[in-house]
Amino acid sequence: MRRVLAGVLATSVLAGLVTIAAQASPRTAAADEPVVVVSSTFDDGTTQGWTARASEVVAPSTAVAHSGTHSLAVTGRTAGWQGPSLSILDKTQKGVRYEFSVWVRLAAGQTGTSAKVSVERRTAGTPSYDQVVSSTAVTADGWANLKGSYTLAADVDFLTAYVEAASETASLHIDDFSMSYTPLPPIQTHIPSVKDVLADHFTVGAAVENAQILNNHGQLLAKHFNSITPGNQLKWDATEPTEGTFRFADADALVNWAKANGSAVRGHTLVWHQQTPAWVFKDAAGNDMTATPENKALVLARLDAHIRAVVGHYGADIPVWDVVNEVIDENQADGLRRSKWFELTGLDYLRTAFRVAREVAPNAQLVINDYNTNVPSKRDKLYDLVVKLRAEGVPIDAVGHQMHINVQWPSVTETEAMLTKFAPLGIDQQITEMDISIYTDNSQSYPTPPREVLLTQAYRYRDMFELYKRHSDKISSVTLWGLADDGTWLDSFPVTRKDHPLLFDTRLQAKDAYWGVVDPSRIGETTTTTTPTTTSGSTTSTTTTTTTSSSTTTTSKTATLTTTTSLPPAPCTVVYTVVSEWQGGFQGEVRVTNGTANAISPWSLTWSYSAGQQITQLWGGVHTQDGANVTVRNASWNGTIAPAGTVTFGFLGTWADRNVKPIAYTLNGVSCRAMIR
Ligand code: 9MR
Repeated sequence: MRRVLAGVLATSVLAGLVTIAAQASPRTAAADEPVVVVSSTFDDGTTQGWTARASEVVAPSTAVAHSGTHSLAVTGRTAGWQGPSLSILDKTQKGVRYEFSVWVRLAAGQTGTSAKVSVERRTAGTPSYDQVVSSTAVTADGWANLKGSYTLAADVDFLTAYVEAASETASLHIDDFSMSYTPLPPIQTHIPSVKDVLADHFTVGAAVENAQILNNHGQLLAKHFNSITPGNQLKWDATEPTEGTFRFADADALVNWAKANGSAVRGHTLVWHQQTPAWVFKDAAGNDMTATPENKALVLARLDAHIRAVVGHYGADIPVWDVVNEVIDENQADGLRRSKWFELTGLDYLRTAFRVAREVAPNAQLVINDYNTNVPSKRDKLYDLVVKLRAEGVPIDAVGHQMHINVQWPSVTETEAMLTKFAPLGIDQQITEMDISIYTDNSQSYPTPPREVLLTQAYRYRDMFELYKRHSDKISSVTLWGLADDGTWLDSFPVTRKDHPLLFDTRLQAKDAYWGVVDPSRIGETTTTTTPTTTSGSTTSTTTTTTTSSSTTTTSKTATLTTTTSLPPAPCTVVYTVVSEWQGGFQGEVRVTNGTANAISPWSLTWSYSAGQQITQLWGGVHTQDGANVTVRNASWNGTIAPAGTVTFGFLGTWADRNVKPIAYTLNGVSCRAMIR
């Protein structure tokens, strides 16, 4: 069997097994320089290795060309899945993310349809199909560019990329196909491990897909996390796609990785209203079930069998299960989501799920998991359900708070109320799916994430983890929904745009958000620039992060990286924080960042208060105040702000009516960017 293996070259180790083009190896190319693995222009008048998937005909054509003289024409199609196909087995390495681009145009006279790009992979003869570019409109009037990315995560003995069209008969042309990858820089090995920093409080996890246990991603995962949650591999559609046929290969690979790396596994999830195959809710005659006693008995029997098989397969290897997911709907008077499960069984699906899970895995921790549990109305309905079921003896051991939040919402206070609400029950709580979107509404889309937003995100991570730590007597684990910003569900939810919600950037380097969790005094030391790239048909970005510190690994940008920022660089940035406030008084903190390439020494920062505040005491600098105007000069020991460096000073002040934050600052007479928090 020819196999593609992770991160290794076709050398003596694999002699006779696989040939990988030398230029395809991440080991031979510099980080951040794109490497083209395949380029098909057809201008030499050949098919350049492209073949038909079935009986359709592929041939070089001069009728139209996206560039040069030729394209590849595809005629005689009789099924939607037919189209031009190229073997990429020898070009592809497991765990490497490839960017695909191809231009598609219908043949003259054909009616518009849609086309997509997929990969067919086979392991021991069993085929799987992965979508690389989703359905995109194509016409005979012009060329459409289909772009997307793909990471192979499994060993395979057959691997092709192909273009198909929704119309079963449309003839089409493709041209200028390319497959490339951009090698990642090494992960930072000298920064503190998140799991070590938080070891006294709780385990720290990440949701992962199979590609993320390989190569640099696998190294990052092992370094920082001591728990993983399979993002999709344990859901019903993955484990039992047809009745009684169980598929555990993908989840097994993740569980085996966890065992080998001393990591825990959270099982996610046994019962959900999404990603449940249609057969589960069909009766014996193949009709959609309606609420009858027979159907209720059948669906509960299926639930029982499913949980027995899945939980039984893993036994002690998965010691915690999200038994049920997202069952609350706060807009219902009874608080219960009107899912098919509820419609057919009422509360009995919950009772059955927990009872059977406990029976099969008596030592496992059984969790009820939901999102927006900070929202009081939802929180209270979840609480009521947990109380009711536990009073009946239903074995619910823990409440899972997903914590999909954003840079502005929710408040720490509301989040704290979420935790304290469940405290009287003495029940364990887990943060199960945390991420912090950089967006606060659906209309926003940043070509690059503004530095201010990333800093705000870092302070949010700091504040939320401080909260979790304060309540760590109630919290056994905190899991992030993803490993790094190159893989997040938020890129396509609630709209398609690049999001950056996690601790590591798209190049797997530590963000300010990471420092927010690990050492908040270092927030702001990371400078981030971004290179626009494309993924899944939409423009996204690759983020370059540089941490300036003698005690951490410094990753420098390569000369070839084009950097753009959505905001012009500011000569200085000021973050003014009200640390705490009481009637008539407050404690403040100001952090100044030098955004220039030169050291600033000495320094003097000014601002004006608009509401009569008066500084009474200041540390980390020397202050004077003349009416509303404040000037803070450096202390003797912090007179130099290095390029990209920061200084912080704190103070106590008084206020009368309102404690309004200043909005404008100058550093040595130059205006700074104000970041309001
Ligand atoms: O991360 C998962 C994503 O890859 C799937 O497409 C999606 C399907 O609904 O589910 C995502 O995970 C969800 C989790 O299972 C439950 N809470 C919300 C998560 C984000 O949608």
